[in-house]
Amino acid sequence: MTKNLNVAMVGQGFMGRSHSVAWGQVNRYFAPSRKAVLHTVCGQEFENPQAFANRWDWNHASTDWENVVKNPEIGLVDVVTPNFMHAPVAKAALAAGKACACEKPVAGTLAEAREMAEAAQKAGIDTFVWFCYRRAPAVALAYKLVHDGVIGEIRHIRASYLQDWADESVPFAWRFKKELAGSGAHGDLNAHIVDMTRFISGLTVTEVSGAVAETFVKKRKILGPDSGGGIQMTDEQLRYAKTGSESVQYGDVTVDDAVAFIVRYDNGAIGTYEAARQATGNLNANGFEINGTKGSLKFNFEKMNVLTYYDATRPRAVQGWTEILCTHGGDHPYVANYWPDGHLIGYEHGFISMAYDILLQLDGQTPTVPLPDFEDAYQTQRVLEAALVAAERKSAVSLDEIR
Ligand code: SOE
Repeated sequence: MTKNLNVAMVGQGFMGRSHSVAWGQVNRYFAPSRKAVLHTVCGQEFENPQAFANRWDWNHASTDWENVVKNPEIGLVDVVTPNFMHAPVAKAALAAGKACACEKPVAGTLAEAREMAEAAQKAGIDTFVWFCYRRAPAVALAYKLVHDGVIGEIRHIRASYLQDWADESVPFAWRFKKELAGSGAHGDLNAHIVDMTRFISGLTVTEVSGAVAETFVKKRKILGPDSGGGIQMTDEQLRYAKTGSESVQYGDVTVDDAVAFIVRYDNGAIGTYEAARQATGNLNANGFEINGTKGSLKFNFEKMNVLTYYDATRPRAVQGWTEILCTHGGDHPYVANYWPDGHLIGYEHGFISMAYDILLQLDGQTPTVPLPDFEDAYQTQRVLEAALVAAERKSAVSLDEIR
């Protein structure tokens, strides 16, 4: 007998759309014992939550998130607001006894991330953070290969998440303001690759050094009351951005456009991380290379169905990089629930697969691939914070001092 899980989503925008697809499709592709119900979507007046609800099949719309999270019908609160609202909404949900799923980065600041982890621990309630790239079958295969010892002892990890949407024509948005976002490309993109590489390798970052942060575009046009999602501009915003009058107001950008840093791991390995929003030609190049004593793995989300593997245990004469198309239903997670071998899956499937694992865990079952909770995301946030401190100090920072 399938039991309903009434979801209240707080926030709209790009992640509101991807999460609406996840909750709306999960019970079509998978058969968990819980059925996700798109109960209520909360937004701000100017975002017109009722129009969003009509378009994305939410049963109700509200501008009063504080009341909605207390609604006894709600079983899970899903936070997709700009970063500065993650902590207030998540803590209210936990205080109301609701399970809580939150977009990444878990918070704009380390202090808020720590508060959320402590609140979750105190409440003893399930929490989740939408580091959805763990569920790309290729990434899940990398996790399995590393944990099965196939590539041996890890010596190097190099990860980068490069995009190129944030050129001078992009108007001011919450993502460019420290008080609203916490950081720029760093919290938005390095958060993903720090989570993904921690998840795959099982290693712990012990020190950050050689960190640099840079803001290339220091002022951006303010187009109106809605600072918007930044990367999903309305046609009117785009039109204005291209032809706006010189009298337009400009806002100071107070976050990074790019952050790079070096780490040491607890097994003695070293790693490099790089996030950038103006890496021309890189549209959503989220990737890693992990070098071990018996082999290596490479991944680039722009070819998200492929994991590239180098087996150093083969005779040297026939060693080489193998491109594995991770669509074999019997071997790769989730794909059997979507399409036959070779039919490929996309960005939205990571969210649908994550919604499935959340429903499994809420029903006391083991998720297909481990799910990050607020505590796990807090550990990722510690690495992000250490990088910002290292960039500020221009020196190495031990994670011991970042709590
Ligand atoms: C913008 O950089 C963004 O939407 C990220 O916030 C998402 O987490 C990523 O999946 C796609 O790009």
